[in-house]
Amino acid sequence: MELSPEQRNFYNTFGYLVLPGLLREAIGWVTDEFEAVFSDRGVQHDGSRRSVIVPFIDQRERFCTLLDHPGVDGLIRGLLDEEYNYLGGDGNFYTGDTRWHSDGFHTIGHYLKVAFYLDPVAKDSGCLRVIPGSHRVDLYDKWDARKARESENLWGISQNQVPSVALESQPGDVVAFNHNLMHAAFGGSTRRRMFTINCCARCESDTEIQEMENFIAGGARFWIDQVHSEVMRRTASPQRMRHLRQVIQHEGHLPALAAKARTEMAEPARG
Ligand SMILES: O=C(O)CCC(=O)C(=O)O
Repeated sequence: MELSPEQRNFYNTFGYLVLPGLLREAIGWVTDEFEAVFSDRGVQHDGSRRSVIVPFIDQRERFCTLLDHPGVDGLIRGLLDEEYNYLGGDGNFYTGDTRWHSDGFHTIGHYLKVAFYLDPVAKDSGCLRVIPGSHRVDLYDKWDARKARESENLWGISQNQVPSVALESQPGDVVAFNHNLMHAAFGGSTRRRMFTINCCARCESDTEIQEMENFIAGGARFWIDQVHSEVMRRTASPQRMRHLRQVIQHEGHLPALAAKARTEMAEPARG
């Protein structure tokens, strides 16, 4: 699968891209794998708070092959370039609203999230909402849209009234967005199934490496000692390995950070 120049332009301008039906033919086994990861772990989601597993597709051999899927790989290559890095991802049973936020803010490097919603979701039933253009580094301190969490104080409106685009989706649709983009979700059920794949462009400079090492350090809160699972690495084809190698070379600081997190936190983070 190749993205068109127009799709790439859209993503660069607005910070997100939706590919309807990209996984339509695979959605049956993908959904089965999603459920199996949670049941393998013995997680009973009771709906009172978010349940999360990190890394996610890494937990089962067949699920790992999603990274090799021509549609998923083509999407990521199209937005980041051939030599992207795979940085893990999370699998979730979400409960309730997700308030406005971005996934950090990178002024160095290019960080992409690919999101898969496994149930039909609409504007007021938990689909992803985004503020187009809010990923732009040049607008960071010039446009108050990034302060959407303070909507009551700033604009006298609740968070779910902040002007945005609702990316309504059906199972099999795929949503990709820049980590810098402001996003949220409102009105979802207490068992909203969603998982993600995080990637970044291959690092070329020392500052890009440092940025990626900082991102990897963030994994400590999930009590993980390495970014990918053993099964993800052991079953990798040479093609998949191209997306793992640079991360493997730069995760040496993670075990000590995870050990520290285990002494400081009652349980792994839930987001
Ligand atoms: O679907 C949601 O509730 C929000 C997802 C999200 O914030 C994320 O994956 O970063």
